[in-house]
Amino acid sequence: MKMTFRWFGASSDSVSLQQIRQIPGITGVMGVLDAKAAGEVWTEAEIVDYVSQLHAAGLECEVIESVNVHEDIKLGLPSRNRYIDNYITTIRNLAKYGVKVIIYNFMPVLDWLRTDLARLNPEDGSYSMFYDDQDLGSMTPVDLVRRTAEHSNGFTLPGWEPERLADLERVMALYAQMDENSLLQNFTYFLDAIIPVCEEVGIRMACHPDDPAWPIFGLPRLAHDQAGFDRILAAHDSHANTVCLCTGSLGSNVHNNIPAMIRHFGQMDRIGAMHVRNVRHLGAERRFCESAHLSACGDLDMYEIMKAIHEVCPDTYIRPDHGRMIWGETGRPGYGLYDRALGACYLSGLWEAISKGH
Ligand code: DNO
Repeated sequence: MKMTFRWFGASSDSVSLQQIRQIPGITGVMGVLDAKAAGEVWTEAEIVDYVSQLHAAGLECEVIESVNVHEDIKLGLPSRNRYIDNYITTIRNLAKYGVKVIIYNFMPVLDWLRTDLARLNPEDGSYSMFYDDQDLGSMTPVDLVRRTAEHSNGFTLPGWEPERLADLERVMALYAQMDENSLLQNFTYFLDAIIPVCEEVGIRMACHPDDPAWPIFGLPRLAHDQAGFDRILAAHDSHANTVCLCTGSLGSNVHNNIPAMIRHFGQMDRIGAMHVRNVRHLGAERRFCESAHLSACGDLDMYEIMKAIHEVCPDTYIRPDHGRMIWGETGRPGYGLYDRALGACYLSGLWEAISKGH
């Protein structure tokens, strides 16, 4: 297992590489070029600049996240071929600089989503991200995006880049006629084009789940349960077509059994990377908050999760995911230093105990 940390780049992150380097057990970063719009080529110069900063800090960069898929690809528009060509160029460029896994998602229009980015936890004064389907019901997508932008402390959230969201209503309307089957066809077209290139250059694509793990705003979504990921993996059968198994995203849905899913996809050798965090269900089915990483703080059994990873994909890449805001920290929601650092140490502790047979 390689324990890593997400880093958005020197001009875009409240956390420095030196701070990351000082977290015990972290050997690398899951990187992102935060300024790139979906569909743009990530140039060699930009990649070298980013990766060399990590290497200078003594950190590896074998995993890259959020190489976002242009909406025209998901919609299956004729212009998709140009964006697929760009995507392929990015894959080739990343492979040249040591990247082994690319985490992406195929969620129409919206990436991950919460109804509140900083809800006070009255028991200890910390702040967590929170979701309630009933609150969502009273909002339009435009309301939600505006609210998200206003509450993100001046940081761009992954998937919420202003340029993607400027024409939100127009793009939402294009999906009106689309169902899951046609989305899967467009997904297959994309995979058929890129996976052979990944096989050639030694990269694995890892699809991030829908977050929350169910369809929202009537948009088709494919990646929120075991059956959905089975379909995605079967769409182009290859070692390079894998899952980014995000325990918190999938765990938002009370019907997903996370250790069982890890065993299922791990035994197929189809887990490209893991995001590991906990989530607390709040009474109703589609109401949850993000908790501290410990099993005792949420509804996921983190020991069982780490044990499943140890059994079926012990060499995978892991990162602690979204933390709470604690100790007065301000930063990009979910991506402060303190709570994620605590999470990394806790997960490393579980790993040591499991490795020693306890
Ligand atoms: C949320 C992240 C996601 C993930 C992308 C990958 O915080 O886990 O933004 O990186 O969905 O494309």
